[in-house]
Amino acid sequence: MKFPDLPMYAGFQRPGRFEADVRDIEVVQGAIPHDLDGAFYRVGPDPQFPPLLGTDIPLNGDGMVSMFRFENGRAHFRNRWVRTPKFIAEREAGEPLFGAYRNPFTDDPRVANVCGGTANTNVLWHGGKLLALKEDSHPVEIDPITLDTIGPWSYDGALTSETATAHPKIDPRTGSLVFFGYAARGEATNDIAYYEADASGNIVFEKWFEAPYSAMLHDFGVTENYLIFPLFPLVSDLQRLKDGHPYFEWNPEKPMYLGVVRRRDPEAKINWYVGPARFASHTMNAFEQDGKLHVDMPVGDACVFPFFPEINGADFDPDAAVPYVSRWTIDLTSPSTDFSLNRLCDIPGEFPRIDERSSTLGYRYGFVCLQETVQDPTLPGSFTGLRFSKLGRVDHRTGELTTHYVGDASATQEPIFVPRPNSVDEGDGYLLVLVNRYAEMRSDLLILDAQRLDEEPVATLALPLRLRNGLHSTWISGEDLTAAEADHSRLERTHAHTAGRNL
Ligand code: V55
Ligand code: FE
Repeated sequence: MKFPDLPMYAGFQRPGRFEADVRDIEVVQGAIPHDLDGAFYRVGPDPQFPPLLGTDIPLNGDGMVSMFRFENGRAHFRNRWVRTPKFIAEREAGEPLFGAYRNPFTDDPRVANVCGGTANTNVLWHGGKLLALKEDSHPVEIDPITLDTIGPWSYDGALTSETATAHPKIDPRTGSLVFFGYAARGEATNDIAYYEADASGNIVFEKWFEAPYSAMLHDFGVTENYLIFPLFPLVSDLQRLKDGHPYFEWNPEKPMYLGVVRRRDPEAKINWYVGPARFASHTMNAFEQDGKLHVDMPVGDACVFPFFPEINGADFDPDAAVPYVSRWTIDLTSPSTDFSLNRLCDIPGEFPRIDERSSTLGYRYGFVCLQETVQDPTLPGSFTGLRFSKLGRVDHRTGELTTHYVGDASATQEPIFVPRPNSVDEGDGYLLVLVNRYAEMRSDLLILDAQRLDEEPVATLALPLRLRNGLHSTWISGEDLTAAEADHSRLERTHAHTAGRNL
């Protein structure tokens, strides 16, 4: 057992590979507010085994879920891998069996019929289930108390797409879930399947569309009445996959599209608005106003992933890939297929989040990790060479940007907004954020007051361990957790999934 000597497995990004519980995390500054009751869950890639092919891309590690349970002014930590079918097959073999990212032609024949999903991208609490998500496969249900894996979840068979996005949206008016799968009929197909599930988690609407080309569709926009699918030319092709190319390749000669669909309309068609190639990963929010649709995303001129190269062999351009929070606007009253793009923030940033009570609606605040030039060349940067050194709160009403610097030799991971209990005002609550402390090779969890972001944290929790960069996160209220705790059927379902094996 040894990981290759590659930067992606070195330093702070050295695989964590531990499952641990820390009761009562040390609070080294401030105090945990007593009204913070619930749990913060985040997931990220953390490979169980060294790469079968000697190298890999950072998006391909096995999903590792971290949980921070806040209760009575204390916080407890738990870390567990998701027992995906891939994880179980490799653990039982004692060696890696899956090859390149999403490339079944490179897998060991022993796993020819095993799902390769890693459940490493997002966690979602909806319909009484905690789901770990990866956009190339079905969700995997995990136990919100123990973090044990309950098993793949296909909505009782109603999820007919082979895939489901890692960035579904909850409509706060109804509690329903809006989501989609791309490459929905298999690798590199251009089918998009759109679903809505009611607040109890039953799929109640399904409609299929075709994209103008097969490409990554990582996130989307949802408004009260519309969906917006932002399609960028990070293309995929089955023959090229068979020939050993990376799953995605950047083709800036193709246009980008915004595909607009009326929600919950059985007759809905998809209308594609067209523009020059741009790239974005994540949606801050989307909303409709006066016959227009607005979608806010950090947008760059080129693909941000160096490991999905330019299709004609051009070098990766880190400057062109720098993303800025921007707004796409579509005028539904105009026959034109154009859209406009306007920058909303002058500092680069990624990992946008909001007070999700305003999701799909007109909103005021966006929270985002801000990126700045790395002053110290010994510190790791991101793909663009920039460091996530600050959190920012963009006030869309005033245009004001409030920032919080997380310290030297430090970087933020994605924040999450937790509403203050019984509050109604958008943005009234806490911002939780994991901070990488590079000098100590350790992680802190900061609790910030979202309305006083520039002040010192409400509390700093010092973890005795290192949590390598993760991706996305969710919050479960204390009330929902108490109900989950009382439901003992989850333990039986976990046992059924693992068949009593000690995995
Ligand atoms: C992304 C992340 C993924 C993936 C595809 O951030 C796109 C974008 C962690 O996995 O598989
Ligand atoms: Fe994402």
